[in-house]
Amino acid sequence: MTDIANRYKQNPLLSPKDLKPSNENMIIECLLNPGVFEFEGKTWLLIRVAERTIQKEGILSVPIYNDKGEVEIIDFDLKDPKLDAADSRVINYDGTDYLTTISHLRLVCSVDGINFEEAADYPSLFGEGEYESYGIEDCRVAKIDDTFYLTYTMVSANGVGVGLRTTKDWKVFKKEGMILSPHNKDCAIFEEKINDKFYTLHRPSSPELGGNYIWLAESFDGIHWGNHKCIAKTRAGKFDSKRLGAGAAPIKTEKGWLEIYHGATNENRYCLGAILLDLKDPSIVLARSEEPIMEPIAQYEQTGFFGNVVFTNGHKVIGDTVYMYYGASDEFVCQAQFSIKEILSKLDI
Ligand code: MAN
Repeated sequence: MTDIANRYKQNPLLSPKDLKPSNENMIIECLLNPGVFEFEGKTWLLIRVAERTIQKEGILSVPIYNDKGEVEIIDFDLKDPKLDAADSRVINYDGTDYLTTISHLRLVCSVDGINFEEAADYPSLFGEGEYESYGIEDCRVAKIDDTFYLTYTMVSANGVGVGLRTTKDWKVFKKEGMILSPHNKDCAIFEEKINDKFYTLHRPSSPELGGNYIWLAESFDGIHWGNHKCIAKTRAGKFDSKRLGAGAAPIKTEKGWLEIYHGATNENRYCLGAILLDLKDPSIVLARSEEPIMEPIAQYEQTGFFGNVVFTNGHKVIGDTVYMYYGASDEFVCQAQFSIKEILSKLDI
């Protein structure tokens, strides 16, 4: 066992029943994968809330946003041979994929980092327009100077890409559109410029040749990205054999940029690993964990909407401690702590 996460004893912090659905026709199926930031002296989570419509006997209903931003329901007969509903997250009908849930992003805040309440004065973020008609997911929040950069997964029938919105006050948002085109997700911007340039980690997928690897890119303005380099690939026989992707913004340590990332196997078992990048040139990988630093071993990580998943894209760091917030079995928001020194010692550098 290589798991070094110190889980909060009263996990989960938040379950679907703890928040109100966005409207009376929807039920909350899952809370997952929050972005995390500090603002006005509090800890805030930008939670992915996945909702679905109330299901009828013999019918599978999926929600999408129409052109006007309203939720529209599509019904499929469960006996229809053209329907493939084997995965709880995504179904296929006659060659087209649909998500079973639609996600928006909800703000909650806390003075102690444990007890969160909905922030009534602050808006939720919903999918808007043709590239977000299946919703928005898994938002990373990076603060650079006085601006928060929100990088999130845009989902639609056009594909899965990375969207960017920025804000200074969490009330007014500037939409920068899709910054990395399909198929791409897991975009984590570094919270500091290096050699006067912005850097980001991201995860394009190349199904024919290549795979689901972590890449690095540079930018002069934090919006337009280039000089892409592949820095971490899947490894046969390990916890990250099928796909891997960045978590939250890399943590600056004296040894290098420390990134906690997720890795999954062909069986969709999601663990967390760590990777260390050179401080001056983050395309240089100094070390990478051979074994996971966290595995889905708690009951709430093994059983839920999609079991055997620990997935993170948000944390806060105080001294040596990473307070990591994460999605467990794609249904609950949980917290675990890591010692940075302990992670680095596992990296054998
Ligand atoms: C994908 C993402 C995550 C999700 C995992 C596990 O990588 O869509 O949101 O948590 O799968 O299902």
